[in-house]
Amino acid sequence: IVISYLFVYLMLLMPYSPSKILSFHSAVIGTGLNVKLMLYTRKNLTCAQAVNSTALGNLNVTKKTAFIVHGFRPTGSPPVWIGDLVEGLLFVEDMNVVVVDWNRGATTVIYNHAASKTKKVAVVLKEFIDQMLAKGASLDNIYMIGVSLGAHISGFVGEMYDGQLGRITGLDPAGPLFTGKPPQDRLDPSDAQFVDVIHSDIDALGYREPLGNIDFYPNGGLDQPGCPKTIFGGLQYFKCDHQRSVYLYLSSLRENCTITAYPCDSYQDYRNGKCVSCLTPQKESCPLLGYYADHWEDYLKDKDPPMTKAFFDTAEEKPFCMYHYFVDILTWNKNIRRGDITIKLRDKAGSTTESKINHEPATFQKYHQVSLLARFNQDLDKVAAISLMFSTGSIVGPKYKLRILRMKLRSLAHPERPQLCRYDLVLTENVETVFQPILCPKLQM
Ligand SMILES: [Ca+2]
Ligand SMILES: [Ca+2]
Repeated sequence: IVISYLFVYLMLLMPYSPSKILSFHSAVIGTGLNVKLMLYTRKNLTCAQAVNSTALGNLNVTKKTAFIVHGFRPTGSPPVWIGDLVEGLLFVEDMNVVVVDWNRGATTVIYNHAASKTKKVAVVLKEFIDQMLAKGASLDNIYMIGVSLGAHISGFVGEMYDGQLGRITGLDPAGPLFTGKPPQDRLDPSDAQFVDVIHSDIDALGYREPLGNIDFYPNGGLDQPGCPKTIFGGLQYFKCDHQRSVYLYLSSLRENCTITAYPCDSYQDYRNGKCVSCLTPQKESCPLLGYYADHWEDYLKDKDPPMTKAFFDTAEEKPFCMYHYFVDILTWNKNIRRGDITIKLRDKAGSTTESKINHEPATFQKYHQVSLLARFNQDLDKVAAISLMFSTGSIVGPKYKLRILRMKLRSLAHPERPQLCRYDLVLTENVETVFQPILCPKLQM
Protein backbone atom coordinates (compact mmCIF):
# COMPACT_ATOMS: atom_id res chain seq x y z
CA ILE A 1 0.00 0.00 0.00
CA VAL A 2 2.79 2.40 0.92
CA ILE A 3 4.48 1.72 -2.39
CA SER A 4 1.32 2.51 -4.31
CA TYR A 5 0.86 5.74 -2.39
CA LEU A 6 4.46 6.63 -3.10
CA PHE A 7 3.73 6.23 -6.74
CA VAL A 8 0.61 8.29 -6.50
CA TYR A 9 2.39 11.07 -4.65
CA LEU A 10 5.18 10.94 -7.13
CA MET A 11 2.68 11.57 -9.88
CA LEU A 12 0.88 14.16 -7.83
CA LEU A 13 1.26 17.77 -8.79
CA MET A 14 4.02 17.16 -11.28
CA PRO A 15 5.15 20.44 -12.80
CA TYR A 16 3.95 21.42 -16.19
CA SER A 17 7.37 22.69 -17.15
CA PRO A 18 10.01 19.96 -17.46
CA SER A 19 12.77 22.48 -16.82
CA LYS A 20 11.65 22.71 -13.23
CA ILE A 21 12.16 19.03 -12.49
CA LEU A 22 14.99 18.63 -10.04
CA SER A 23 17.86 16.35 -10.84
CA PHE A 24 17.19 12.76 -10.06
CA HIS A 25 19.98 12.74 -7.49
CA SER A 26 18.63 15.54 -5.32
CA ALA A 27 15.12 14.21 -5.67
CA VAL A 28 16.03 10.80 -4.39
CA ILE A 29 18.16 11.80 -1.44
CA GLY A 30 15.93 14.74 -0.60
CA THR A 31 17.19 18.20 0.05
CA GLY A 32 17.53 19.89 3.40
CA LEU A 33 14.60 21.56 5.07
CA ASN A 34 14.40 25.11 3.82
CA VAL A 35 11.24 26.94 4.74
CA LYS A 36 10.60 30.15 2.84
CA LEU A 37 7.89 32.57 3.91
CA MET A 38 6.51 34.80 1.18
CA LEU A 39 4.30 37.70 2.25
CA TYR A 40 1.54 39.21 0.11
CA THR A 41 -0.63 42.18 1.12
CA ARG A 42 -2.89 44.57 -0.75
CA LYS A 43 0.22 46.76 -1.10
CA ASN A 44 2.12 43.98 -2.85
CA LEU A 45 -0.54 41.82 -4.45
CA THR A 46 1.56 40.20 -7.10
CA CYS A 47 5.13 40.57 -5.92
CA ALA A 48 5.93 38.57 -2.83
CA GLN A 49 8.14 39.87 -0.07
CA ALA A 50 10.42 37.32 1.63
CA VAL A 51 9.93 37.50 5.39
CA ASN A 52 11.35 35.63 8.37
CA SER A 53 11.30 35.83 12.13
CA THR A 54 13.79 38.72 12.11
CA ALA A 55 12.22 40.70 9.27
CA LEU A 56 8.44 40.95 9.15
CA GLY A 57 8.43 43.32 6.15
CA ASN A 58 5.03 44.81 5.24
CA LEU A 59 3.28 42.54 7.69
CA ASN A 60 0.78 44.58 9.72
CA VAL A 61 0.38 42.77 13.04
CA THR A 62 -2.97 44.44 13.76
CA LYS A 63 -4.58 42.64 10.81
CA LYS A 64 -5.53 39.05 10.23
CA THR A 65 -2.72 36.86 8.92
CA ALA A 66 -3.48 33.83 6.76
CA PHE A 67 -0.77 31.21 6.27
CA ILE A 68 -1.07 28.95 3.23
CA VAL A 69 0.74 25.65 3.77
CA HIS A 70 0.94 23.33 0.76
CA GLY A 71 1.44 19.60 0.70
CA PHE A 72 3.98 17.10 -0.55
CA ARG A 73 5.65 18.12 -3.78
CA PRO A 74 7.83 15.66 -5.63
CA THR A 75 9.21 18.45 -7.80
CA GLY A 76 10.18 22.04 -7.33
CA SER A 77 7.34 24.07 -8.83
CA PRO A 78 4.71 25.83 -6.73
CA PRO A 79 1.14 24.51 -6.84
CA VAL A 80 -0.89 25.93 -9.74
CA TRP A 81 -3.61 27.28 -7.44
CA ILE A 82 -1.39 29.32 -5.08
CA GLY A 83 -1.75 32.58 -7.00
CA ASP A 84 -5.54 32.34 -7.13
CA LEU A 85 -5.75 31.57 -3.43
CA VAL A 86 -3.57 34.54 -2.45
CA GLU A 87 -5.53 36.86 -4.72
CA GLY A 88 -8.88 35.53 -3.52
CA LEU A 89 -8.05 36.02 0.16
CA LEU A 90 -6.82 39.57 -0.43
CA PHE A 91 -9.93 40.25 -2.50
CA VAL A 92 -12.30 39.41 0.36
CA GLU A 93 -10.33 40.95 3.21
CA ASP A 94 -7.45 43.34 3.83
CA MET A 95 -5.03 40.99 5.54
CA ASN A 96 -1.53 39.54 5.44
CA VAL A 97 -1.15 36.36 3.40
CA VAL A 98 1.98 34.31 4.02
CA VAL A 99 2.73 31.47 1.61
CA VAL A 100 4.74 28.84 3.44
CA ASP A 101 7.02 27.32 0.86
CA TRP A 102 8.62 24.23 2.31
CA ASN A 103 9.17 22.97 -1.21
CA ARG A 104 12.72 22.01 -0.53
CA GLY A 105 11.66 19.95 2.43
CA ALA A 106 8.88 18.41 0.41
CA THR A 107 11.04 17.83 -2.61
CA THR A 108 11.85 14.20 -2.21
CA VAL A 109 10.50 11.12 -3.82
CA ILE A 110 10.05 9.60 -0.41
CA TYR A 111 6.68 10.63 0.93
CA ASN A 112 7.66 9.23 4.33
CA HIS A 113 10.57 11.68 4.52
CA ALA A 114 8.33 14.61 3.63
CA ALA A 115 5.81 13.46 6.24
CA SER A 116 8.53 13.22 8.89
CA LYS A 117 9.53 16.82 8.17
CA THR A 118 6.10 18.21 8.92
CA LYS A 119 6.83 18.75 12.62
CA LYS A 120 10.05 20.62 11.75
CA VAL A 121 8.14 22.93 9.43
CA ALA A 122 5.72 23.60 12.29
CA VAL A 123 8.62 24.63 14.56
CA VAL A 124 9.84 27.17 11.99
CA LEU A 125 6.32 28.59 11.73
CA LYS A 126 6.07 28.87 15.49
CA GLU A 127 9.28 30.93 15.62
CA PHE A 128 7.78 33.31 13.08
CA ILE A 129 4.43 33.58 14.86
CA ASP A 130 6.20 34.15 18.20
CA GLN A 131 7.86 37.19 16.64
CA MET A 132 4.51 38.43 15.37
CA LEU A 133 3.10 38.08 18.88
CA ALA A 134 6.08 39.94 20.33
CA LYS A 135 5.30 42.79 17.93
CA GLY A 136 1.70 42.91 19.11
CA ALA A 137 -0.18 40.37 16.98
CA SER A 138 -3.00 38.33 18.50
CA LEU A 139 -3.40 34.56 18.17
CA ASP A 140 -7.10 35.18 17.47
CA ASN A 141 -6.03 36.76 14.17
CA ILE A 142 -3.93 33.84 12.96
CA TYR A 143 -5.57 31.72 10.28
CA MET A 144 -3.82 28.69 8.79
CA ILE A 145 -4.97 27.10 5.54
CA GLY A 146 -3.28 23.73 5.15
CA VAL A 147 -3.48 21.54 2.07
CA SER A 148 -2.86 17.78 2.32
CA LEU A 149 0.25 17.36 4.52
CA GLY A 150 0.01 21.10 5.14
CA ALA A 151 -3.22 20.52 7.10
CA HIS A 152 -1.36 18.40 9.64
CA ILE A 153 1.50 20.93 9.79
CA SER A 154 -1.13 23.55 10.66
CA GLY A 155 -2.41 21.22 13.38
CA PHE A 156 1.09 20.88 14.85
CA VAL A 157 1.49 24.66 14.98
CA GLY A 158 -1.91 24.97 16.64
CA GLU A 159 -1.05 22.37 19.22
CA MET A 160 2.09 24.28 20.21
CA TYR A 161 -0.24 27.18 21.09
CA ASP A 162 -2.64 24.91 22.99
CA GLY A 163 -5.35 25.44 20.41
CA GLN A 164 -5.42 29.22 20.84
CA LEU A 165 -4.85 29.97 17.13
CA GLY A 166 -7.87 31.61 15.58
CA ARG A 167 -8.65 29.12 12.87
CA ILE A 168 -7.32 26.23 10.79
CA THR A 169 -8.84 25.16 7.48
CA GLY A 170 -7.72 21.70 6.33
CA LEU A 171 -8.09 21.07 2.60
CA ASP A 172 -8.21 17.31 2.04
CA PRO A 173 -5.77 16.57 4.88
CA ALA A 174 -3.36 13.78 3.96
CA GLY A 175 -4.47 10.27 4.84
CA PRO A 176 -1.45 8.03 4.19
CA LEU A 177 0.76 7.70 7.30
CA PHE A 178 -1.65 9.88 9.33
CA THR A 179 -4.79 7.75 9.41
CA GLY A 180 -5.41 6.29 12.84
CA LYS A 181 -2.77 8.45 14.53
CA PRO A 182 -3.58 10.05 17.92
CA PRO A 183 -4.73 13.71 17.88
CA GLN A 184 -1.26 15.07 18.73
CA ASP A 185 0.13 13.48 15.55
CA ARG A 186 -2.49 14.90 13.18
CA LEU A 187 -4.99 17.71 12.74
CA ASP A 188 -7.84 17.61 15.28
CA PRO A 189 -10.52 20.02 16.57
CA SER A 190 -8.44 21.01 19.61
CA ASP A 191 -5.67 22.52 17.44
CA ALA A 192 -7.40 25.90 17.00
CA GLN A 193 -10.38 27.87 18.19
CA PHE A 194 -12.15 26.75 15.04
CA VAL A 195 -11.16 23.94 12.67
CA ASP A 196 -12.99 23.37 9.38
CA VAL A 197 -12.05 20.63 6.95
CA ILE A 198 -12.97 19.67 3.38
CA HIS A 199 -12.53 15.97 2.52
CA SER A 200 -12.53 15.37 -1.24
CA ASP A 201 -10.56 12.13 -1.74
CA ILE A 202 -11.10 9.90 1.28
CA ASP A 203 -10.55 6.70 -0.70
CA ALA A 204 -7.00 7.56 -1.78
CA LEU A 205 -4.92 10.58 -0.75
CA GLY A 206 -7.22 12.15 1.83
CA TYR A 207 -8.24 11.39 5.40
CA ARG A 208 -11.54 9.61 5.89
CA GLU A 209 -12.48 10.42 9.48
CA PRO A 210 -13.59 13.84 10.76
CA LEU A 211 -10.74 16.08 11.94
CA GLY A 212 -12.40 19.41 12.73
CA ASN A 213 -15.35 21.22 14.28
CA ILE A 214 -17.01 20.84 10.91
CA ASP A 215 -16.01 18.33 8.23
CA PHE A 216 -17.39 18.89 4.74
CA TYR A 217 -17.71 15.88 2.44
CA PRO A 218 -18.43 17.13 -1.12
CA ASN A 219 -20.25 14.47 -3.15
CA GLY A 220 -19.70 12.06 -0.27
CA GLY A 221 -15.94 12.70 -0.17
CA LEU A 222 -14.72 9.75 -2.26
CA ASP A 223 -14.72 10.90 -5.86
CA GLN A 224 -15.50 14.23 -7.46
CA PRO A 225 -17.66 14.80 -10.55
CA GLY A 226 -15.67 15.80 -13.61
CA CYS A 227 -12.55 13.94 -12.42
CA PRO A 228 -11.24 10.97 -14.46
CA LYS A 229 -12.57 7.62 -13.27
CA THR A 230 -9.75 5.53 -14.73
CA ILE A 231 -5.99 5.66 -14.99
CA PHE A 232 -6.40 6.60 -18.66
CA GLY A 233 -7.20 10.06 -17.37
CA GLY A 234 -3.45 10.49 -16.79
CA LEU A 235 -2.13 12.67 -13.99
CA GLN A 236 -5.57 14.09 -13.33
CA TYR A 237 -6.65 10.61 -12.26
CA PHE A 238 -4.35 10.85 -9.24
CA LYS A 239 -4.70 14.43 -8.14
CA CYS A 240 -8.08 15.67 -9.36
CA ASP A 241 -10.21 14.50 -6.40
CA HIS A 242 -7.55 15.64 -3.91
CA GLN A 243 -7.16 19.10 -5.46
CA ARG A 244 -10.89 19.65 -5.75
CA SER A 245 -10.94 20.64 -2.06
CA VAL A 246 -8.77 23.65 -2.94
CA TYR A 247 -10.96 24.65 -5.87
CA LEU A 248 -14.11 24.38 -3.78
CA TYR A 249 -12.55 26.60 -1.12
CA LEU A 250 -11.48 29.05 -3.83
CA SER A 251 -15.02 29.27 -5.15
CA SER A 252 -16.12 30.61 -1.75
CA LEU A 253 -13.80 33.59 -2.30
CA ARG A 254 -14.74 34.37 -5.86
CA GLU A 255 -18.00 33.01 -7.09
CA ASN A 256 -21.31 34.65 -6.56
CA CYS A 257 -23.02 31.39 -5.66
CA THR A 258 -22.40 30.04 -2.20
CA ILE A 259 -22.06 26.35 -1.47
CA THR A 260 -24.41 25.30 1.30
CA ALA A 261 -23.74 22.07 3.18
CA TYR A 262 -26.17 19.94 5.15
CA PRO A 263 -25.18 18.52 8.55
CA CYS A 264 -25.96 14.81 8.45
CA ASP A 265 -24.78 11.44 9.77
CA SER A 266 -24.16 10.01 6.30
CA TYR A 267 -24.08 10.90 2.64
CA GLN A 268 -26.88 8.41 1.99
CA ASP A 269 -29.17 10.16 4.47
CA TYR A 270 -28.38 13.49 2.84
CA ARG A 271 -29.21 12.13 -0.63
CA ASN A 272 -32.45 10.76 0.73
CA GLY A 273 -33.42 14.24 1.84
CA LYS A 274 -33.28 13.50 5.57
CA CYS A 275 -30.95 16.36 6.52
CA VAL A 276 -32.23 19.49 4.88
CA SER A 277 -33.34 21.53 7.84
CA CYS A 278 -30.53 22.87 9.96
CA LEU A 279 -32.76 23.11 13.03
CA THR A 280 -31.42 26.46 14.10
CA PRO A 281 -34.03 29.14 13.60
CA GLN A 282 -31.52 31.86 14.46
CA LYS A 283 -29.33 30.94 11.49
CA GLU A 284 -30.05 32.30 8.05
CA SER A 285 -28.92 29.12 6.30
CA CYS A 286 -27.22 25.79 6.69
CA PRO A 287 -23.41 25.99 7.05
CA LEU A 288 -21.50 27.51 4.16
CA LEU A 289 -18.41 25.88 2.74
CA GLY A 290 -15.10 27.70 2.63
CA TYR A 291 -14.00 31.08 3.87
CA TYR A 292 -17.27 31.91 5.62
CA ALA A 293 -17.66 28.56 7.39
CA ASP A 294 -16.73 30.30 10.64
CA HIS A 295 -20.11 32.04 10.74
CA TRP A 296 -21.26 28.81 12.32
CA GLU A 297 -18.40 28.60 14.83
CA ASP A 298 -20.36 29.24 18.04
CA TYR A 299 -23.12 26.84 17.15
CA LEU A 300 -20.75 24.06 16.10
CA LYS A 301 -18.58 24.39 19.19
CA ASP A 302 -21.59 24.16 21.48
CA LYS A 303 -22.12 20.58 20.42
CA ASP A 304 -20.74 17.70 22.48
CA PRO A 305 -18.39 16.56 21.05
CA PRO A 306 -17.89 19.76 19.01
CA MET A 307 -17.77 17.92 15.67
CA THR A 308 -20.26 17.99 12.79
CA LYS A 309 -20.22 16.20 9.45
CA ALA A 310 -21.81 18.04 6.55
CA PHE A 311 -22.65 16.83 3.05
CA PHE A 312 -23.50 18.44 -0.27
CA ASP A 313 -23.21 17.76 -3.97
CA THR A 314 -21.43 19.89 -6.52
CA ALA A 315 -21.43 20.40 -10.26
CA GLU A 316 -18.47 19.21 -12.35
CA GLU A 317 -16.89 22.59 -12.77
CA LYS A 318 -16.79 26.15 -11.52
CA PRO A 319 -18.71 27.60 -9.79
CA PHE A 320 -19.60 24.12 -8.45
CA CYS A 321 -22.78 25.19 -6.61
CA MET A 322 -25.96 23.20 -6.89
CA TYR A 323 -29.45 24.30 -6.00
CA HIS A 324 -31.53 22.01 -3.89
CA TYR A 325 -35.26 21.51 -4.28
CA PHE A 326 -37.72 19.07 -2.83
CA VAL A 327 -40.00 17.24 -5.20
CA ASP A 328 -42.95 15.96 -3.16
CA ILE A 329 -44.92 13.26 -4.94
CA LEU A 330 -48.20 11.75 -3.77
CA THR A 331 -49.31 8.71 -5.78
CA TRP A 332 -52.36 6.45 -5.93
CA ASN A 333 -51.16 3.31 -7.74
CA LYS A 334 -52.69 0.20 -6.18
CA ASN A 335 -49.31 -1.58 -6.16
CA ILE A 336 -46.06 -0.20 -4.86
CA ARG A 337 -43.86 1.25 -7.61
CA ARG A 338 -40.11 1.69 -7.36
CA GLY A 339 -38.02 3.78 -9.71
CA ASP A 340 -36.01 6.87 -10.56
CA ILE A 341 -37.37 10.30 -11.35
CA THR A 342 -35.81 12.76 -13.78
CA ILE A 343 -37.07 16.31 -13.51
CA LYS A 344 -36.38 19.21 -15.86
CA LEU A 345 -37.24 22.84 -15.33
CA ARG A 346 -37.59 25.52 -17.97
CA ASP A 347 -37.99 29.22 -17.32
CA LYS A 348 -39.69 31.87 -19.43
CA ALA A 349 -36.43 32.76 -21.15
CA GLY A 350 -35.96 29.17 -22.28
CA SER A 351 -33.12 28.17 -19.93
CA THR A 352 -33.36 24.58 -18.78
CA THR A 353 -31.82 22.58 -15.97
CA GLU A 354 -32.16 18.93 -15.09
CA SER A 355 -31.86 16.67 -12.08
CA LYS A 356 -31.77 12.87 -12.08
CA ILE A 357 -32.83 11.39 -8.77
CA ASN A 358 -31.35 7.97 -9.30
CA HIS A 359 -28.93 7.22 -6.46
CA GLU A 360 -31.45 4.64 -5.25
CA PRO A 361 -34.97 3.82 -6.44
CA ALA A 362 -37.70 5.83 -4.77
CA THR A 363 -40.62 3.84 -3.39
CA PHE A 364 -44.09 5.11 -4.28
CA GLN A 365 -46.89 3.76 -2.12
CA LYS A 366 -50.56 4.60 -2.38
CA TYR A 367 -51.41 7.90 -0.62
CA HIS A 368 -47.93 8.21 0.92
CA GLN A 369 -46.07 11.37 0.07
CA VAL A 370 -42.45 10.85 -1.04
CA SER A 371 -40.08 13.82 -0.74
CA LEU A 372 -37.19 13.54 -3.19
CA LEU A 373 -34.13 15.78 -3.05
CA ALA A 374 -33.42 17.21 -6.50
CA ARG A 375 -30.20 19.07 -7.29
CA PHE A 376 -29.96 21.49 -10.21
CA ASN A 377 -26.96 23.29 -11.70
CA GLN A 378 -29.04 26.41 -12.24
CA ASP A 379 -31.50 28.19 -10.02
CA LEU A 380 -34.40 29.14 -12.23
CA ASP A 381 -36.47 31.71 -10.44
CA LYS A 382 -39.53 31.80 -12.72
CA VAL A 383 -40.29 28.23 -13.73
CA ALA A 384 -42.58 28.14 -16.76
CA ALA A 385 -42.59 24.40 -17.45
CA ILE A 386 -41.67 21.20 -15.67
CA SER A 387 -41.04 17.81 -17.18
CA LEU A 388 -41.09 14.56 -15.24
CA MET A 389 -39.94 11.12 -16.28
CA PHE A 390 -40.32 7.90 -14.33
CA SER A 391 -38.08 4.90 -14.93
CA THR A 392 -37.79 1.48 -13.31
CA GLY A 393 -34.60 0.70 -15.20
CA SER A 394 -36.15 -2.24 -17.07
CA ILE A 395 -36.05 -2.10 -20.84
CA VAL A 396 -38.18 -5.15 -21.62
CA GLY A 397 -41.57 -6.02 -20.21
CA PRO A 398 -44.62 -3.86 -19.67
CA LYS A 399 -44.33 -0.10 -19.40
CA TYR A 400 -45.35 0.86 -15.92
CA LYS A 401 -47.43 3.86 -15.12
CA LEU A 402 -47.02 6.14 -12.15
CA ARG A 403 -50.30 7.78 -11.16
CA ILE A 404 -49.58 11.07 -9.43
CA LEU A 405 -52.25 12.71 -7.34
CA ARG A 406 -50.12 15.75 -6.62
CA MET A 407 -46.54 16.87 -7.20
CA LYS A 408 -45.02 19.85 -5.50
CA LEU A 409 -41.71 21.63 -6.12
CA ARG A 410 -40.20 23.75 -3.35
CA SER A 411 -36.81 25.47 -3.11
CA LEU A 412 -34.69 24.63 -0.10
CA ALA A 413 -32.49 27.69 -0.35
CA HIS A 414 -35.49 29.99 -0.81
CA PRO A 415 -38.38 28.63 1.24
CA GLU A 416 -40.12 31.99 0.83
CA ARG A 417 -40.55 31.42 -2.92
CA PRO A 418 -43.98 30.26 -4.07
CA GLN A 419 -44.27 26.48 -4.24
CA LEU A 420 -45.28 24.99 -7.57
CA CYS A 421 -47.91 22.27 -7.84
CA ARG A 422 -49.55 20.01 -10.37
CA TYR A 423 -52.44 17.58 -9.85
CA ASP A 424 -53.60 14.38 -11.57
CA LEU A 425 -50.76 13.28 -13.76
CA VAL A 426 -50.07 9.86 -15.19
CA LEU A 427 -46.43 9.20 -16.06
CA THR A 428 -45.72 6.42 -18.53
CA GLU A 429 -42.40 4.78 -17.97
CA ASN A 430 -39.48 6.37 -19.88
CA VAL A 431 -41.74 8.98 -21.44
CA GLU A 432 -41.15 12.62 -20.66
CA THR A 433 -44.30 14.41 -19.49
CA VAL A 434 -44.21 18.19 -19.81
CA PHE A 435 -46.68 20.47 -18.05
CA GLN A 436 -47.14 23.96 -16.70
CA PRO A 437 -47.13 24.14 -12.94
CA ILE A 438 -49.55 26.25 -10.94
CA LEU A 439 -49.00 27.96 -7.63
CA CYS A 440 -49.81 25.65 -4.74
CA PRO A 441 -52.71 26.83 -2.60
CA LYS A 442 -51.50 28.53 0.58
CA LEU A 443 -51.82 26.67 3.89
CA GLN A 444 -51.53 23.38 2.14
CA MET A 445 -49.93 20.63 4.15
CA1 LIG B 1 -3.47 17.85 16.70
CA1 LIG C 1 -11.11 9.38 -5.01
